[in-house]
Amino acid sequence: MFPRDFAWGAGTAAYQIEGGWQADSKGPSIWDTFCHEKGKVFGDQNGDVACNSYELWEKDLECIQKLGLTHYRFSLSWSRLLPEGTTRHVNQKGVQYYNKVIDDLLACNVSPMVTLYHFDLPQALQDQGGWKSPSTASLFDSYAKFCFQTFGDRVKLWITINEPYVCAKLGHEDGIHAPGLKEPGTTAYLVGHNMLRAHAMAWQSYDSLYRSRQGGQVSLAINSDWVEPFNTDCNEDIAATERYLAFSLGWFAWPVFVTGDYPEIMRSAIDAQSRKLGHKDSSRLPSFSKDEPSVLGTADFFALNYYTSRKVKPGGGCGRMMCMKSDRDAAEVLDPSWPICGVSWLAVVPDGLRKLLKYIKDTFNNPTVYITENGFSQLGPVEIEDVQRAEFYKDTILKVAEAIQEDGVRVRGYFAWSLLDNFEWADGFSVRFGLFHVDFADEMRSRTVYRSGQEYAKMILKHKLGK
Ligand code: GBH
Repeated sequence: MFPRDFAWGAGTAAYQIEGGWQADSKGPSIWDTFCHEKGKVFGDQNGDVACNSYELWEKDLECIQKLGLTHYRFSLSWSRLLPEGTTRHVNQKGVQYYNKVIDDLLACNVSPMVTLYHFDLPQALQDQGGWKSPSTASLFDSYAKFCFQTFGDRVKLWITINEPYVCAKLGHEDGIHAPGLKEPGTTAYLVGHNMLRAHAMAWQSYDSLYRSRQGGQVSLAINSDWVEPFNTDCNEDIAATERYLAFSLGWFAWPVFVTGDYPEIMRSAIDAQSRKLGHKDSSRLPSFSKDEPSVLGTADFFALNYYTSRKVKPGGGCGRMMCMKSDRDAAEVLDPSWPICGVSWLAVVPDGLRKLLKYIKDTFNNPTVYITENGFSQLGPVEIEDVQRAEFYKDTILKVAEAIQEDGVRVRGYFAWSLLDNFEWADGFSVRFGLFHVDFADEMRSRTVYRSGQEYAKMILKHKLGK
């Protein structure tokens, strides 16, 4: 059902699992700062220790082997490697830690997929403006070059930035993620822009300096729901659905895969709203400078994070206030027939993934695709016999197979989110996405495989045996 060399993976992110927030002269990141403020995260919890993977990496490796993964996706903590964010000061202990992770994986025949940035900007760079500042893009490029140089002899799959949408919107528009800025209607667009510039610079660096020697591939991970019009024969709903997609998938995929610029639907919606609200400055959506290399073509594959689906109709704005939701004018509706798992936003719709994959094939010129995240959460009492989640993975992987066989989408890999229960950002430890249960009350943070993990392992084995 799947190509021979299909990547069977699972993912994690540094801040969500590592802990060791001050160990061996790691610098603080914006998530350290954010969590240490009261009232930001569920129960005022934080990732100071999390799964303690900084000390317990070997335990993670056992989990990876137990599942029989061919690939493991994890992220590097920028401020663990470069405590002040710049290459002026390199923390060798951080380098050693990731060297060991990578070497151990390879020794077990598991290929690393490495994310350079999963939400955790060095605090030192936030103090200089963070992603609002254009110079953060060049500092990211230096960091990326440092990582390619240091780890690229062994790492062949790179993700520059994970979910620029989430960083921009949740971190700078809604203020529910670090750095906790609530500056609706302006900052998220600027931040998204600088992240795209950062990504493009890093891709260009890889392409010109490392590709010929290292032979790897670089992309950015874009998250998007699948969406359909609430009423399929209502033109307003159809238009709202197109706007929704332009403001999520399109915001980052259009510049990189189609035109080198934002979707026209997005810019005209923002500018129309500006006129309506009497906003006189230049467009709130920045423009790409002719003096910098284009962002077009700066991805070697399409990296998709898919979790859920929505029905869409016009609305959902915030009245006279300027905000992204008003710009988008697309309200999300949940189909009551979709079951909800764990977190309120996650309606379980495996078929939405197949449809989104087909859409990506048709819209972005049939790229190779890695599904870099997809998962299902548990809330409340822990059930090691998580039958529902096991079903979810079975249903979803079947949809991926259909996308490959029936729709001809060139899917090359699937990464379950997540290897471990971990620090689920604003939800703290209250939401569990792991294939392994982690006991956060236990000093050893013992890991226990869920039923879903066992089922996933069986599916991988079946594939390896060619069945
Ligand atoms: C992923 O984002 C992250 O990459 C990963 O680190 C995380 O653990 C995983 O999700 C599970 O949450 O709170 O109602 O505003 C997935 C995309 C987009 C899903 C924003 C949650 C927030 C909904 N996310 N969305 S709400």
